[in-house]
Amino acid sequence: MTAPLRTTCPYCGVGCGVLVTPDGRGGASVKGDPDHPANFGRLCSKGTALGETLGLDQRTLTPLIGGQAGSWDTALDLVASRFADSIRDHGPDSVAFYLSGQMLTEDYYAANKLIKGYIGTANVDTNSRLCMASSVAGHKRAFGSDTVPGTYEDIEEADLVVLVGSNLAWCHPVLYQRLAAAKQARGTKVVVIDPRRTATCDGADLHLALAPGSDAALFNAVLVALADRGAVDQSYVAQHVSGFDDALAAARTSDPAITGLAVDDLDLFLDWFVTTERVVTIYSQGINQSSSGTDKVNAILNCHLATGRIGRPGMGPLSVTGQPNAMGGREVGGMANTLACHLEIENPAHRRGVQAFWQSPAMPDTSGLKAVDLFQAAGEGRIKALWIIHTNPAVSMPDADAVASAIKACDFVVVSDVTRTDTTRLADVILPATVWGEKSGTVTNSDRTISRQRAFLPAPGQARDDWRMIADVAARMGWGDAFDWADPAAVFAEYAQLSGVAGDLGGDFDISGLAQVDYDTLPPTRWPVSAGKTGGRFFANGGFYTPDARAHMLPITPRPPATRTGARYPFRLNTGRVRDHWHTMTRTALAPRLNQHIAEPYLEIHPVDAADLGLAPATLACVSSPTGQAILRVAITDRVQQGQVFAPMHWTGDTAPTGRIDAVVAAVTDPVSGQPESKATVVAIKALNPAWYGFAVSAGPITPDATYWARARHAGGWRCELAGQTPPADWESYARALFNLPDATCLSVIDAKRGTYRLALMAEGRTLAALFIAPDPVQLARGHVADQVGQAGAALLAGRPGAGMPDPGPTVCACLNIGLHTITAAIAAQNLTSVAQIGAALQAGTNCGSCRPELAALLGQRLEAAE
Ligand SMILES: Nc1nc2c(c(=O)[nH]1)N[C@H]1C(S)=C(S)[C@@H](COP(=O)(O)OP(=O)(O)OC[C@H]3O[C@@H](n4cnc5c(=O)[nH]c(N)nc54)[C@H](O)[C@@H]3O)O[C@H]1N2
Ligand SMILES: Nc1nc2c(c(=O)[nH]1)N[C@H]1C(S)=C(S)[C@@H](COP(=O)(O)OP(=O)(O)OC[C@H]3O[C@@H](n4cnc5c(=O)[nH]c(N)nc54)[C@H](O)[C@@H]3O)O[C@H]1N2
Ligand code: SF4
Ligand SMILES: [Mo]
Repeated sequence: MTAPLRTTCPYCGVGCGVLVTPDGRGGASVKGDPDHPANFGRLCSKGTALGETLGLDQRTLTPLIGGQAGSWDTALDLVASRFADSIRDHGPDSVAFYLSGQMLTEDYYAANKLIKGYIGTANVDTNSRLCMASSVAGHKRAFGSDTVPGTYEDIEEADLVVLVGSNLAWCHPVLYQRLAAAKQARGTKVVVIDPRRTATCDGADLHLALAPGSDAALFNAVLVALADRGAVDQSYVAQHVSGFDDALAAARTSDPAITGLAVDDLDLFLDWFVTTERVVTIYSQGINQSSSGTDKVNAILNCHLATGRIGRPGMGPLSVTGQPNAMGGREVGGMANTLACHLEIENPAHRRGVQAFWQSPAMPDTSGLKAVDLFQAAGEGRIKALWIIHTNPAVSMPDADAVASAIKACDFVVVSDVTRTDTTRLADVILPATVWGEKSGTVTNSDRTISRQRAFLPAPGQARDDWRMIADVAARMGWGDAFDWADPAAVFAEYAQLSGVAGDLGGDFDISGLAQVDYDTLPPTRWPVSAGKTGGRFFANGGFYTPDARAHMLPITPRPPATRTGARYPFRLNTGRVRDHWHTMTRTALAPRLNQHIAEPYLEIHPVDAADLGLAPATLACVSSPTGQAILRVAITDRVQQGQVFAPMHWTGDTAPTGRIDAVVAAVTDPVSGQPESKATVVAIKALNPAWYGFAVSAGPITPDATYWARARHAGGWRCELAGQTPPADWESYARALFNLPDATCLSVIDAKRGTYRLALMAEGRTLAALFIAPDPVQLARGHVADQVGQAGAALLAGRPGAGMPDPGPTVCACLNIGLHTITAAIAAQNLTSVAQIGAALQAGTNCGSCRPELAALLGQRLEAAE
């Protein structure tokens, strides 16, 4: 047997190493790499299921021009000539690229070089604007550069870990597991700061459910407490920090009461923060995706600077990156206001340095359009040619309907993707890209570790690497020599060399030590890597990248979210992620087991609000804002506070057309970073009250004609939720059309008085598909019913397993397919009191461990019930 190949997980910014063993038939088995410093062998549920996402049936494998298959030459000629025409007729600022923190560094470098150095515009932004822009801006204001000072080991060496606006258990599961293990080993205190009670809170010592957007007021209170209780590191501040007095004065004028926190909870937190030297503050989208996101970041950084708790073992601020190469994209200068290697567009010396290295004909001297403005400009005809690579803005941008219209309105739009998406459907040209497993390059994770992604499958059909497409277009625009790389290794070598120029200009990002490295065998390496500095942490002894080498503390005046709730829009909509899905689901939805945890878009709403609105459990609600609306399943829970609701961001035109939550999210942005406030839109909510609810299962895909639908893969087929405002004349005809089975035998169980219909469509004695209709939300053992597709007989019409066969309920443990009811039954019957005991009894939680926080929550509920 050949040795497994080492590569890196393509999902989150933890950047786990994976060992892949191809099966020779286009598939592969996947394991955690025990030697990778991000995960030491661990993987979460998404990483574990990577092997299930490798099939080709959903892939785009040829270039498409106006929807018709075409050759690469035709497609590339067209792209190059349309961009060239626009530049000639309307200037370089009439074209734009919109990129992604999931591109490999080499892809990103090529795109950035083409648009900034050759086309000569800074109209290039990335989905990192929706993700990390506030952290970048906050870092730059405080440190003079976008430097992440610490490392993952700090999490394990800390005595207090503060998680702010981070659902680490679901979004960075392997880091969460490292934290959980450290907590067990050394009793690390964990505080979660989040308006919502998430899975991350389940193992925490304290949860501060603060008012949305009030983080800056909280960290101002921390700064005041640090100052008043003698925890300021006077010598660090004197030597390395400026702005302390102003920052403290501003903090003293801000009122901690606006956090809405109970005084006791606040005091406990302040006490812990003041008295614990080894504090790591991990923050993510609850901080960044805010109209005051940059100020929130600086309010956090102020506290670490005032105490000198930065860059030493077990302490420091740690902005966890979302995407696998969010960090690499920042390094490579993918955004509209940056240049390659952490250099600045608006700094003449930086521009000269990069242009001289590239020997390029052009270089913009001002920042370009940021994401929200970029799509607005496209909609208004100011951007005439747009290339979107590796991202799905028609789903993920705020005010997504307007973004979709802008893409449609733009004269010429190219989209590079691996599959059909809501965005590719609007494109003039679709370029088929190679996907994870077929491509090679590097990514940088949240702690500056650069890891290789390595190809283990051949490129299928005509799919081509992203960097190669960019170089091909550059060549057709007349710049072949500058883009004449043989392979990603050559791109990387050039980039590493350029970073040496940046290092000479005094920058933090210098990997010139990797310019000659053996790319094939490059092990995970934390930057910097240069003659002067290798790996490690930043700023323990100052050395900031500001002109006076001091860090800047900033005076922060907290601001509430940009829009106010009122009579018309009384609720605040928070949005985010679920454990087993990745963004717009183009990859995770391919793995049946990742669809079983949460199979449908939903709205978390507090029981009191639900009662006021007449919303019953599992009914449907219509959520609307001034920008748009969505229909979501109602999940009544006190995990959210009154007046607040939460919805996940993942569903699309392909999986649940009315569940696209970004149609509702307002496009308001932070004035410094330009990052949208994706977590605080004001909305109205009302019951949808459909005439009928349905649930369907089928061997083939289901695309209903219904007011609401949401579909998901199930092993061996599909499952789909539906609802409609008017019942069809005849359910049998509806079912036949729905499943495209005009000739199948139909078995039905009908109770017309109660309005329930159960129909199975059969051939040769086997069930091909089934539809369940009721006037209220359909109550069924869904997993069981879906499992029956393809089986002999129509026993599934009973809706539940037969006597003696318990219904496992919705999946909790995705790896071992163990359901909620199975777990709660075992907890009760065997009196289980720990996650380890559940593991011993059922194996649940013993593989990837991503469900352990949920198992802990189930144990907690049982204990509460017993009290
Ligand atoms: N399973 C999964 N993991 C992922 C991803 C995925 O799609 N699926 N995506 C990756 C990406 S790109 C990213 S950026 C990360 C995001 O990772 P996270 O930022 O951890 O995830 P989110 O769910 O977006 O938001 C985190 C939390 O912020 C809270 N929040 C909302 N408003 C506020 C506020 O005003 N203050 C505070 N303190 N908290 C608030 C929300 O309630 C939510 O629980 O996840 C990465 N990992
Ligand atoms: N309401 C709300 N909206 C949000 C957020 C939120 O919390 N709330 N979070 C925001 C954040 S933090 C982020 S990062 C964004 C993410 O949003 P997006 O970037 O739009 O989401 P993805 O689904 O990851 O899109 C990646 C696309 O690249 C394609 N792809 C996969 N591999 C390749 C490849 O190798 N090459 C190419 N060319 N294409 C490939 C996939 O099929 C997919 O269409 O969403 C943002 N939107
Ligand atoms: S935590 Fe999970 S999704 Fe993130 S890199 Fe590791 S295996 Fe991949
Ligand atoms: Mo992100």
